[in-house]
Amino acid sequence: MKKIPLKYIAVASVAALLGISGCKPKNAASAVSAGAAEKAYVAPGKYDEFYNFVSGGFSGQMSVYGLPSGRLLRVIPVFSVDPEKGYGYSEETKPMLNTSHGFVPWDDLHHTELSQTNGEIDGRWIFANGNNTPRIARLDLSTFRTSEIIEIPNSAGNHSSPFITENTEYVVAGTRFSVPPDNVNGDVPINTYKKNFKGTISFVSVDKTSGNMKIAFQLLCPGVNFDLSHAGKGPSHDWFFFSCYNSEQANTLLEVNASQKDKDFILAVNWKKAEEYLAQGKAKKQSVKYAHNVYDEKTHSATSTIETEVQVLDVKDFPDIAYFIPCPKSPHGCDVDPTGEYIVGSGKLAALIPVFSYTKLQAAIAAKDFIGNFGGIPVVKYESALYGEVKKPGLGPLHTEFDDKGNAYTSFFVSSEIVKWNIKDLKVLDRAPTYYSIGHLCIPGGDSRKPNAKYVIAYNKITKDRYLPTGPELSQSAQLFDISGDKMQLILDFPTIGEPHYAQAVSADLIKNKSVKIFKIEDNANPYVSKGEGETKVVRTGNRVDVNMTAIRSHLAPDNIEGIRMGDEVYFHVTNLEQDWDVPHGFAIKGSVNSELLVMPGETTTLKWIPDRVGMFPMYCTDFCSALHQEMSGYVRVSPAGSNTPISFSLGKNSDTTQLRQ
Ligand code: RUQ
Ligand code: CUA
Repeated sequence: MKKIPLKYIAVASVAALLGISGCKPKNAASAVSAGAAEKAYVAPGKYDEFYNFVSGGFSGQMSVYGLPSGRLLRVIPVFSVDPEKGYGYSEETKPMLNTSHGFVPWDDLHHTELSQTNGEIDGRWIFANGNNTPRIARLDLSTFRTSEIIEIPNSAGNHSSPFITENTEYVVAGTRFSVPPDNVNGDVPINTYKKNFKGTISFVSVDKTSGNMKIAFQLLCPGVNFDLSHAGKGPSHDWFFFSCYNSEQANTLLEVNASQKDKDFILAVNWKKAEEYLAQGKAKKQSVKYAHNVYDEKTHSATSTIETEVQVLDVKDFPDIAYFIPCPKSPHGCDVDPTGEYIVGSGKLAALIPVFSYTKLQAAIAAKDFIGNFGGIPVVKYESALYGEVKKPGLGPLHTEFDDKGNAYTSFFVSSEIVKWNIKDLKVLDRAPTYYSIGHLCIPGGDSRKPNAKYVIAYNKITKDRYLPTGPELSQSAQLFDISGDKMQLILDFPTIGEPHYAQAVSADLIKNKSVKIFKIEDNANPYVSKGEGETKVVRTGNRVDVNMTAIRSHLAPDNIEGIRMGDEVYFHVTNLEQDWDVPHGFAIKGSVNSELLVMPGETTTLKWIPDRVGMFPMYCTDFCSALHQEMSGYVRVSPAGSNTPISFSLGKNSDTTQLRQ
């Protein structure tokens, strides 16, 4: 009999393990117990208690839900164009999506991270990572808009991001794919991975007042796949922890080849030490190219700047910056408890949860209790850093969040459940099935020093039979559990936008009162603003035509425009003159290959239009703004190239009823 080579058995078993999408519990439909409906019920006109910010995965957006109702409040465009809001389509927002690769209108947004002060959520900003073309975005929670996007050089697959330190000193970006650094020729054989591929971790500083981001420094690390991370807290404040897999340094068939070793690593980084070396001028300057895009609320416009340098510290040259801790097996989540003492690893292929002790780690480092090194970085002995293991918790642990009573909640993809366990004695306390195949989970403040642990929300990868069928694709599902008692209680399912990965939730009180309602028209510094109808105009400069127009209930000014010719580039700069909350106007013109514009009160937004034929082009407001919204419209006349129809524009000049068409 032929022997089956071992490696093929490994393929089969790993694939089988990961392919199980959770067995369906027999009483799936009856899993919701009595009283659940009241717990999730928020009466019409009443507000939810929490905002829930949910990553959109491959939609590139972030969505905002109210909890406990599960009401969808808003989808915020971040890395992907959004025709609903004109984001990435208006001239003012196009620069937000600029990168060193040019205009990139899509990304894969996995993680949301709220800004913190003293380890507590402060409600100022929320950060998001773009996984595919490595970027970090900062969203302003007074406008619920993307304010800034910074590209990450020397990176490919910005997955271990945008986790933050306790005072939002830094957001980090660990590369999922190791690659040759940007300043060397990457035209090398792929199987020279071990020699030529490097993993970088970027520390992006955040200005305390403006929130502006800057790449402070990058750590050059051996080639592995950085997956997730979390900063230390309290006693471990100066440290950051990164899970990594593929310590095998495989470059093909990773599902097998990167699953060989019994243990991969968590990388512990002393970022304070790295700061010291940086201050001493020990970092190497490296030339790179990355975009830094900033949206200005005064001009209502974004600018994109290409930056050309980063400071790099090669960790193998600075032995006290970084240490590897062995972690079983292909770790994914890397979570730090509210006290900052316990670091929880989650091996996707492990049947236990290792919990590391910060105190023991420090003692092991001081005693040089190392079992060798990996790529020049000391490897601490597993047992020396280990606090203990949660035995037989479930299959395929992914992520852990914490409550304020010393308990942890871990998601299990393979066994489709949330498991609650006690951090001190590592005993399992409760388990609740999820429908199905949970990825991330979220407790309000659950990765901060002050969890507000009323609920845990599961973000599931597979929905199957939970909702009415909608063809081959079903929306992913979130599930809300009440965790105020000893046992988790499922109270609600709600569909999500895109594929949710991480999400965070915060008490609505921290955000709702500072929400911007309008932009003051007198503060509008857009170069094309019209602060009243008297300022509107149509100006030709060569073949460029600028239309400075206004929108107010219920007309556009001007609404009759003539003298546009074939070959012109027309820019409609629409200022919304309203100074009243929730009265946007929209703008669209027939045949435009752009999306509409959606202009907020006091704001100016620009649509570029290149007419493609001679004729009459209606334009109109796209947002139902008043009883006479349908009347909010006008015409643009396009004449042939070289025509001598003069530029003219008007509002309120009606046609001569006695004049007949020739
Ligand atoms: S991931 S489901 Cu954060 Cu991209 Cu774990
Ligand atoms: Cu303005 Cu409809």
